Amino acid sequence: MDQSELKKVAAERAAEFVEDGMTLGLGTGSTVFFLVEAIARRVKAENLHIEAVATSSRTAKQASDLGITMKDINDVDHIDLCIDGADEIDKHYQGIKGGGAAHTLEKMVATTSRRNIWIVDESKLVDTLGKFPLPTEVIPFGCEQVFHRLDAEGLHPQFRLDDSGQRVTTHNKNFVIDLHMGKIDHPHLLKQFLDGQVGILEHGLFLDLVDTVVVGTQDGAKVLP
Ligand code: ABF
Repeated sequence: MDQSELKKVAAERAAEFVEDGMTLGLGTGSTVFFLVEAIARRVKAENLHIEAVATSSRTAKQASDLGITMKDINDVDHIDLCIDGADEIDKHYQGIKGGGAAHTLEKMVATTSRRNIWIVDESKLVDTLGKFPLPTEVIPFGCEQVFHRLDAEGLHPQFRLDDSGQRVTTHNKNFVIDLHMGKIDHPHLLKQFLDGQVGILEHGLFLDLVDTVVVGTQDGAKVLP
Protein backbone atom coordinates (compact mmCIF):
# COMPACT_ATOMS: atom_id res chain seq x y z
CA MET A 1 0.00 0.00 0.00
CA ASP A 2 1.18 3.54 -0.78
CA GLN A 3 1.20 6.38 1.77
CA SER A 4 -2.31 7.52 0.88
CA GLU A 5 -3.70 4.02 1.33
CA LEU A 6 -1.94 3.73 4.70
CA LYS A 7 -3.49 7.03 5.77
CA LYS A 8 -6.91 5.69 4.78
CA VAL A 9 -6.31 2.50 6.82
CA ALA A 10 -5.57 4.58 9.92
CA ALA A 11 -8.47 6.96 9.33
CA GLU A 12 -11.04 4.23 8.84
CA ARG A 13 -9.90 2.42 12.01
CA ALA A 14 -10.09 5.66 14.00
CA ALA A 15 -13.64 6.33 12.77
CA GLU A 16 -14.67 3.25 14.78
CA PHE A 17 -13.98 5.17 18.02
CA VAL A 18 -16.86 7.55 17.27
CA GLU A 19 -19.93 6.88 19.42
CA ASP A 20 -23.54 8.04 19.09
CA GLY A 21 -24.13 11.38 20.83
CA MET A 22 -20.48 12.49 20.72
CA THR A 23 -19.23 15.99 20.10
CA LEU A 24 -16.15 15.53 17.93
CA GLY A 25 -13.09 17.62 17.14
CA LEU A 26 -12.05 17.09 13.51
CA GLY A 27 -8.49 17.90 12.50
CA THR A 28 -6.99 18.98 9.22
CA GLY A 29 -4.98 17.30 6.48
CA SER A 30 -5.16 14.47 3.99
CA THR A 31 -5.48 11.74 6.62
CA VAL A 32 -8.38 13.55 8.24
CA PHE A 33 -9.98 13.83 4.79
CA PHE A 34 -10.37 10.02 4.82
CA LEU A 35 -11.57 10.15 8.44
CA VAL A 36 -14.40 12.57 7.67
CA GLU A 37 -15.54 10.36 4.79
CA ALA A 38 -15.54 7.29 7.06
CA ILE A 39 -17.42 9.06 9.86
CA ALA A 40 -20.03 10.36 7.41
CA ARG A 41 -20.56 6.80 6.15
CA ARG A 42 -21.12 5.59 9.72
CA VAL A 43 -23.49 8.47 10.50
CA LYS A 44 -25.65 7.49 7.53
CA ALA A 45 -25.42 3.71 7.95
CA GLU A 46 -25.97 3.69 11.73
CA ASN A 47 -28.07 6.87 12.06
CA LEU A 48 -25.56 8.29 14.53
CA HIS A 49 -26.35 11.63 16.15
CA ILE A 50 -23.07 13.52 16.42
CA GLU A 51 -21.88 17.09 16.08
CA ALA A 52 -18.38 18.31 15.31
CA VAL A 53 -16.03 21.24 15.66
CA ALA A 54 -13.53 21.65 12.80
CA THR A 55 -9.96 22.94 12.98
CA SER A 56 -10.07 24.46 9.49
CA SER A 57 -12.59 25.76 7.00
CA ARG A 58 -11.66 23.00 4.58
CA THR A 59 -12.51 20.30 7.12
CA ALA A 60 -15.69 22.16 8.10
CA LYS A 61 -16.85 22.32 4.47
CA GLN A 62 -16.07 18.68 3.74
CA ALA A 63 -17.88 17.48 6.88
CA SER A 64 -20.86 19.77 6.38
CA ASP A 65 -21.20 18.77 2.73
CA LEU A 66 -21.30 15.14 3.89
CA GLY A 67 -24.13 15.86 6.33
CA ILE A 68 -22.21 16.13 9.61
CA THR A 69 -23.61 18.81 11.94
CA MET A 70 -20.90 21.42 12.47
CA LYS A 71 -20.67 23.70 15.52
CA ASP A 72 -18.52 26.64 16.53
CA ILE A 73 -16.13 25.73 19.35
CA ASN A 74 -17.66 28.49 21.46
CA ASP A 75 -21.11 26.92 21.13
CA VAL A 76 -20.35 23.46 22.51
CA ASP A 77 -20.30 22.44 26.15
CA HIS A 78 -17.27 20.14 25.65
CA ILE A 79 -15.55 17.97 23.04
CA ASP A 80 -15.61 14.25 23.71
CA LEU A 81 -13.07 13.12 21.14
CA CYS A 82 -10.67 14.92 18.83
CA ILE A 83 -9.16 12.99 15.92
CA ASP A 84 -6.40 14.71 13.96
CA GLY A 85 -3.37 14.05 11.84
CA ALA A 86 0.23 14.79 12.72
CA ASP A 87 3.51 15.46 10.97
CA GLU A 88 5.84 13.62 13.34
CA ILE A 89 5.31 11.44 16.43
CA ASP A 90 8.24 10.23 18.53
CA LYS A 91 8.47 7.15 20.74
CA HIS A 92 7.16 9.11 23.73
CA TYR A 93 4.03 10.05 21.74
CA GLN A 94 5.15 13.66 21.53
CA GLY A 95 4.24 15.28 18.25
CA ILE A 96 4.84 18.01 15.73
CA LYS A 97 1.77 19.34 13.98
CA GLY A 98 1.01 22.33 11.78
CA GLY A 99 2.20 21.32 8.35
CA GLY A 100 -1.15 22.64 7.19
CA ALA A 101 -0.71 25.97 9.07
CA ALA A 102 -3.72 25.14 11.25
CA HIS A 103 -1.87 24.21 14.45
CA THR A 104 -3.28 27.03 16.58
CA LEU A 105 -6.89 26.00 15.98
CA GLU A 106 -5.83 22.35 16.24
CA LYS A 107 -4.21 22.93 19.63
CA MET A 108 -7.28 24.86 20.87
CA VAL A 109 -9.53 21.93 19.91
CA ALA A 110 -7.08 19.34 21.24
CA THR A 111 -6.73 21.03 24.63
CA THR A 112 -10.53 21.34 24.84
CA SER A 113 -11.05 17.63 24.15
CA ARG A 114 -11.47 14.87 26.71
CA ARG A 115 -9.61 12.41 24.47
CA ASN A 116 -7.19 12.92 21.58
CA ILE A 117 -6.44 10.43 18.82
CA TRP A 118 -3.84 11.02 16.09
CA ILE A 119 -4.05 9.20 12.80
CA VAL A 120 -0.92 8.74 10.73
CA ASP A 121 0.76 6.54 8.20
CA GLU A 122 3.87 4.76 9.51
CA SER A 123 6.22 7.30 7.87
CA LYS A 124 5.27 9.84 10.58
CA LEU A 125 6.80 7.76 13.38
CA VAL A 126 10.30 9.02 14.25
CA ASP A 127 12.90 8.40 16.95
CA THR A 128 13.49 12.12 17.56
CA LEU A 129 11.34 15.09 16.57
CA GLY A 130 12.67 17.83 14.35
CA LYS A 131 13.30 16.58 10.85
CA PHE A 132 9.92 18.07 10.01
CA PRO A 133 10.26 21.87 10.34
CA LEU A 134 8.50 23.04 13.51
CA PRO A 135 5.75 25.55 12.64
CA THR A 136 5.20 28.71 14.69
CA GLU A 137 2.36 31.17 14.11
CA VAL A 138 3.60 34.75 14.40
CA ILE A 139 1.58 37.96 14.44
CA PRO A 140 2.62 40.34 11.63
CA PHE A 141 3.39 43.19 14.07
CA GLY A 142 7.05 42.65 15.01
CA CYS A 143 7.42 39.41 13.04
CA GLU A 144 10.85 40.42 11.74
CA GLN A 145 11.97 40.98 15.36
CA VAL A 146 10.69 37.53 16.29
CA PHE A 147 12.52 36.09 13.28
CA HIS A 148 15.80 37.66 14.42
CA ARG A 149 15.34 36.35 17.98
CA LEU A 150 14.69 32.81 16.69
CA ASP A 151 17.70 33.07 14.39
CA ALA A 152 19.92 34.31 17.23
CA GLU A 153 18.78 31.30 19.25
CA GLY A 154 20.08 29.03 16.47
CA LEU A 155 16.63 27.71 15.56
CA HIS A 156 17.04 28.12 11.76
CA PRO A 157 13.80 30.06 11.11
CA GLN A 158 12.25 30.48 7.66
CA PHE A 159 9.05 32.28 6.79
CA ARG A 160 6.73 29.78 5.10
CA LEU A 161 6.09 30.87 1.53
CA ASP A 162 3.44 29.74 -0.94
CA ASP A 163 4.16 28.69 -4.53
CA SER A 164 4.17 32.30 -5.67
CA GLY A 165 6.73 33.25 -3.03
CA GLN A 166 4.24 35.09 -0.84
CA ARG A 167 4.23 34.55 2.91
CA VAL A 168 1.61 31.97 3.91
CA THR A 169 -1.06 33.35 6.24
CA THR A 170 -3.11 31.35 8.72
CA HIS A 171 -6.85 31.32 9.46
CA ASN A 172 -6.04 34.14 11.89
CA LYS A 173 -4.19 36.10 9.14
CA ASN A 174 -0.84 35.60 10.84
CA PHE A 175 2.43 34.42 9.33
CA VAL A 176 4.10 31.03 9.76
CA ILE A 177 7.80 30.78 10.64
CA ASP A 178 9.10 27.22 10.40
CA LEU A 179 12.09 26.17 12.51
CA HIS A 180 14.38 23.91 10.44
CA MET A 181 16.22 22.37 13.37
CA GLY A 182 16.72 18.83 12.06
CA LYS A 183 16.66 17.40 15.57
CA ILE A 184 14.89 18.55 18.74
CA ASP A 185 16.67 16.87 21.65
CA HIS A 186 14.67 18.50 24.42
CA PRO A 187 11.13 19.30 23.16
CA HIS A 188 9.85 20.43 26.56
CA LEU A 189 12.66 22.98 26.93
CA LEU A 190 12.00 24.27 23.41
CA LYS A 191 8.27 24.51 24.19
CA GLN A 192 9.06 26.53 27.30
CA PHE A 193 11.24 28.92 25.23
CA LEU A 194 8.66 29.34 22.46
CA ASP A 195 5.78 29.76 24.90
CA GLY A 196 7.66 32.72 26.33
CA GLN A 197 8.27 34.50 23.03
CA VAL A 198 6.18 37.66 22.61
CA GLY A 199 4.71 37.60 19.09
CA ILE A 200 4.49 33.84 18.73
CA LEU A 201 0.79 33.02 19.00
CA GLU A 202 1.24 29.22 19.02
CA HIS A 203 3.72 26.56 17.86
CA GLY A 204 3.42 23.02 16.54
CA LEU A 205 4.90 21.14 19.51
CA PHE A 206 2.02 19.00 20.78
CA LEU A 207 3.47 17.53 23.97
CA ASP A 208 1.73 15.28 26.51
CA LEU A 209 -1.54 15.73 24.59
CA VAL A 210 -2.36 12.56 22.69
CA ASP A 211 -4.05 9.52 24.24
CA THR A 212 -4.11 7.11 21.30
CA VAL A 213 -2.22 6.91 18.01
CA VAL A 214 -3.65 4.89 15.13
CA VAL A 215 -0.97 4.00 12.60
CA GLY A 216 -1.63 2.75 9.09
CA THR A 217 0.92 -0.01 8.38
CA GLN A 218 1.39 -2.59 5.65
CA ASP A 219 -0.09 -5.09 8.15
CA GLY A 220 -3.18 -2.95 8.76
CA ALA A 221 -4.10 -0.41 11.45
CA LYS A 222 -2.11 -0.46 14.71
CA VAL A 223 -3.63 1.21 17.80
CA LEU A 224 -0.94 2.53 20.19
CA PRO A 225 0.04 2.49 23.02
C1 ABF B 1 -2.77 18.19 10.63
O1 ABF B 1 -2.36 16.92 10.23
C2 ABF B 1 -1.54 19.03 10.71
O2 ABF B 1 -1.22 19.38 12.00
C3 ABF B 1 -0.54 18.15 10.08
O3 ABF B 1 0.24 18.92 9.27
C4 ABF B 1 -1.40 17.21 9.30
C5 ABF B 1 -0.76 16.02 8.72
O4 ABF B 1 -1.09 16.06 7.41
P1 ABF B 1 -1.50 14.78 6.58
O5 ABF B 1 -2.56 14.06 7.33
O6 ABF B 1 -1.97 15.35 5.30
O7 ABF B 1 -0.23 13.97 6.45
O8 ABF B 1 -3.46 18.09 11.74
